[in-house]
Amino acid sequence: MGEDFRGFLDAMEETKEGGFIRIKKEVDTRYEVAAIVKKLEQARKIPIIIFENVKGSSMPVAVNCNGTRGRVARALGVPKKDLEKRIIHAFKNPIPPLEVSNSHVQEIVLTGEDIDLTRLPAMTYHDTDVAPYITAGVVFAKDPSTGVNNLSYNRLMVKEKDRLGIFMTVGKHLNAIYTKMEDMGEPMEVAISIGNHPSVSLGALAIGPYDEDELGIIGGLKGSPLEMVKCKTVDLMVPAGSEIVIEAEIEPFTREKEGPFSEFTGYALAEGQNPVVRVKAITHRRNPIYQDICGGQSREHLVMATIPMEANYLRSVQSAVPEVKAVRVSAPFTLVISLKKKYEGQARLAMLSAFSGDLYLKHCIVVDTDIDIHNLQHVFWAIATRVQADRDIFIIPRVRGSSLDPSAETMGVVDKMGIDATAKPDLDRFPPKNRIPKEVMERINLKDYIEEGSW
Ligand SMILES: Cc1cc2nc3c(=O)[nH]c(=O)nc-3n(C[C@H](O)[C@H](O)[C@H](O)COP(=O)(O)O)c2cc1C
Ligand SMILES: [Mn+2]
Repeated sequence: MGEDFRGFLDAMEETKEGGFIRIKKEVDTRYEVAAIVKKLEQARKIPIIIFENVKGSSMPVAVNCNGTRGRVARALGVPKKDLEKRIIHAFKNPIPPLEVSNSHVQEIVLTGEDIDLTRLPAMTYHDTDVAPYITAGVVFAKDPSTGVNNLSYNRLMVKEKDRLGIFMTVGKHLNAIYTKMEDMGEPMEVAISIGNHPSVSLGALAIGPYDEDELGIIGGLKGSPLEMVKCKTVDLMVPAGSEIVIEAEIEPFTREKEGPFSEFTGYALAEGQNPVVRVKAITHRRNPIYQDICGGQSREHLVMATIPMEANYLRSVQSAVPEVKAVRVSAPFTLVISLKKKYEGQARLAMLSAFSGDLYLKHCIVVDTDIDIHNLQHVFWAIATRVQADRDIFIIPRVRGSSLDPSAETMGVVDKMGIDATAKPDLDRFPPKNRIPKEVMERINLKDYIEEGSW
């Protein structure tokens, strides 16, 4: 649907499916946009919102572009139920990008004194945020030895006209590239793309091996090559369909205060000494639309984080244990696995492959396939009735995990816990579940016993 961000928005506005709202009244980037998104969420509405009149900026702002699974699936042209399948298909069938010689995103090129990040409508969401942040920037970088591209979302703190703070999780790929560049004593070039088609967003969030090129995954998601254009001041390419691109370098060894910022865990975290992004150019379309992803626990952030995680867990767990039927990320750092158990020890095997699939995973639970993993009450019932802690829980202490876990004593070092909540030794030999005979359930009609309308 619509090759680029603009085409996607146009198509969504036409169908209005899932909601598409334009707000003309002036809004402040400080808290007001966040408040409107939050109030709509409280009313269970996740429409795409275009804020046409944003205080202090000439750019309209688009929010919730990836706000629901249905919307993301629609952008890729697949039914919602096939989204995971499509991502796994793209992992297996990458399509390399295609270079084009010019693009809308370079209609305006700003360098030197003309660079001014404060003209972007970067948002302050919560009273715990230290500064305005750019949240919807996809950071492009390249491994210095292989040239393989890496894409990721990283929060970007607006510090000055030409300087940003960046938060790069230890253990993730962008940080690994930066560490390699620091070992060489050289800056890491980056290009930050704002205003991205959902296929680019999903590809950027793909979790997998270090040398897996996320550009190919984007092509696989789209079913056609991603069109890319060369940057003006750095040796990188960016999607031709972007709205705004920030070309920059991250210096080695420089650290400055960054954060706190309200994170998806529900806490303002990870204030620390972090690297600094020095901007060399800003390029954009004429009349660009600025994309924003509401910070904190907004639906959009959670949906964006969860879709790729589940696809990746399914890929890594099923490759070791094909009897795994489904997975569900049900809270930050928490995974529930549905397993058709065939042999002893299989649940632990599945959990070990899940833990090796992503550093963020902290708590993993395996249940039998009679449990609905989308229903946490059901999952807790399995834990309550099928688990003996001494037998079924294992803990791997002090492993690298997310730096955003507020309970860790040393930032980023966490205890990983697995819970085998499958019936032992298996469901067939476990006590039968309560059941009224089927014949009786079918025969009994409440109307025959209780006057209608009296209950
Ligand atoms: C809206 C959003 C914001 C994110 N912000 C950050 C961030 O500030 N730092 C970070 O390390 N990861 C952040 N992530 C997660 C990474 O983008 C994600 O783990 C990605 O797959 C990492 O890719 P990489 O391992 O290829 O570098 C964010 C994800 C989303 C959806
Ligand atoms: Mn990567």
